[in-house]
Amino acid sequence: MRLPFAACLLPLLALVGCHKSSSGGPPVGPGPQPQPQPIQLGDPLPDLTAEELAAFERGRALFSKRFTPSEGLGPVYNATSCSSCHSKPVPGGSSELYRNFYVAVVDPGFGPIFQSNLPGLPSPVLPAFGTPGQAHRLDAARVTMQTSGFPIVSAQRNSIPIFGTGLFEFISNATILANADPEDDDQDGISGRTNSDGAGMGRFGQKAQSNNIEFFTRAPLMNQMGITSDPFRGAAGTVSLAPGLAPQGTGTPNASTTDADPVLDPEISRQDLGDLIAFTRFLAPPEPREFNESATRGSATFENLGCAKCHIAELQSSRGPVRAYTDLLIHDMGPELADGINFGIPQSSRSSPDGNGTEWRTQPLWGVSHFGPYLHDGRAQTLDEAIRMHGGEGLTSRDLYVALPANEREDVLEFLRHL
Ligand code: HEC
Ligand code: HEC
Ligand SMILES: [Ca+2]
Ligand SMILES: [Ca+2]
Ligand SMILES: [Ca+2]
Repeated sequence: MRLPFAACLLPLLALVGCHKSSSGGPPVGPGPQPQPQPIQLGDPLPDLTAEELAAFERGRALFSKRFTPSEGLGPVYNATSCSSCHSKPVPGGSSELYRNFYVAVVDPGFGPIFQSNLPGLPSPVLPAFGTPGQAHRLDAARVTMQTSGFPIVSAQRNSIPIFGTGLFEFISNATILANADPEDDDQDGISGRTNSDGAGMGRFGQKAQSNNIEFFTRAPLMNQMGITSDPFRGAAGTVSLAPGLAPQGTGTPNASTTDADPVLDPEISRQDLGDLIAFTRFLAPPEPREFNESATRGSATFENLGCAKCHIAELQSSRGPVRAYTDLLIHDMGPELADGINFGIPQSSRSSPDGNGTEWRTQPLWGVSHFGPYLHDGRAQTLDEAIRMHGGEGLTSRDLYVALPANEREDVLEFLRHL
């Protein structure tokens, strides 16, 4: 752990002041002063109070804890811990393709709002239907649905890292909206719009379908692990969802989750839930590396190619600048990447009226080189492939990238490797 004193020197604190108790105080007198240590993946934000830091550390253990059936795991589940999926290179990270899970909805074909979750499931996330293996779960769902005669639309999801993700809560709606252009009024071919979970503007999830970290902690607890919970809304929580709102695709409503196993609900205590939320909320973002010449050139090229129209380097937050290279908006990324599944309630727009079956949140690029495979289902093994697979609103910039001489493409990749 870093010295509180050193943490207080970090520039991030300029806006919020330092909450650390001053009892230790900076060392006085001659001798070397402690240097701020570089933040490693998995470290907490440097500006936490002692109480927040303690909750974060307890939450770290819970994030990797393997739940057992007697503690409420299941009855159906995809994984036994958060870090089963968020593991690479350390807890909080991404995972390989074998951890992909399925999302699926019943789609009668009358438009996105008529899509519904599979019978008996609280969200489009498909758990393993009680079988230890995951291979046959989608088939099992199809068999279940054969009687209804309605087609099932399904897609895969590959884990995304959550380092720094909690900072998105501290970015105001106005800041996000300032970059939205739902009707593409400036006619640059890019029409980013906001998503919403029905009670708050979205920031989290691959379609920006979720408004807050408490929600995106309780949802995977339920949908991936079968762990029921009560809403937290405590010291660490900023949840303000109206009760009972459960738009399709948002996982769990802001109400108690319950299930049919023999373990009494809620299956996680209020204290443990708060600690888990603290871990998810307070993980520090990846630290960029100092640019070499190639990365510096690549940074300019990234801008010239139009990548930064969506991957906006920095958004302001009440905790200081957030350099995540995203606009937190959803974009039509073309038919190849489309999954046909609607999540949340997107900002209305004439140019993309049909839900967000073709849309994705601009994936943050901080630390990106640590977190392959890439794109929402992990179909791209390399950064170069991920860029080449951009379609739709990203096509113009993708084509410009492909047309570059090899050494200039390499500069862009080198830039990405430094974020
Ligand atoms: C089966 C694999 C799996 C498990 C288990 C899992 N996650 Fe995730 N996680 C994902 C995937 C895939 C996404 C992206 C999903 C989406 O966009 O809708 C994600 C997204 C997230 C996000 C949003 C990140 C962002 O950039 O918006 C948070 C926060 C998160 N997970 C926290 C957790 C917590 C906390 C747990 C344990 C309670 C957990 N996850 C368990 C696979 C998993
Ligand atoms: C129209 C908006 C837009 C533009 C322009 C754009 N991107 Fe993206 N980018 C996205 C979205 C949305 C995703 C996520 C797509 C998905 O998951 O299927 C993404 C994903 C990525 C990824 C993969 C990240 C990961 O972790 O999976 C990389 C790398 C990337 N973009 C780099 C670039 C570069 C380099 C350029 C310029 C040549 C560029 N992008 C232009 C919107 C855009
Ligand atoms: Ca359970
Ligand atoms: Ca535009
Ligand atoms: Ca139960």
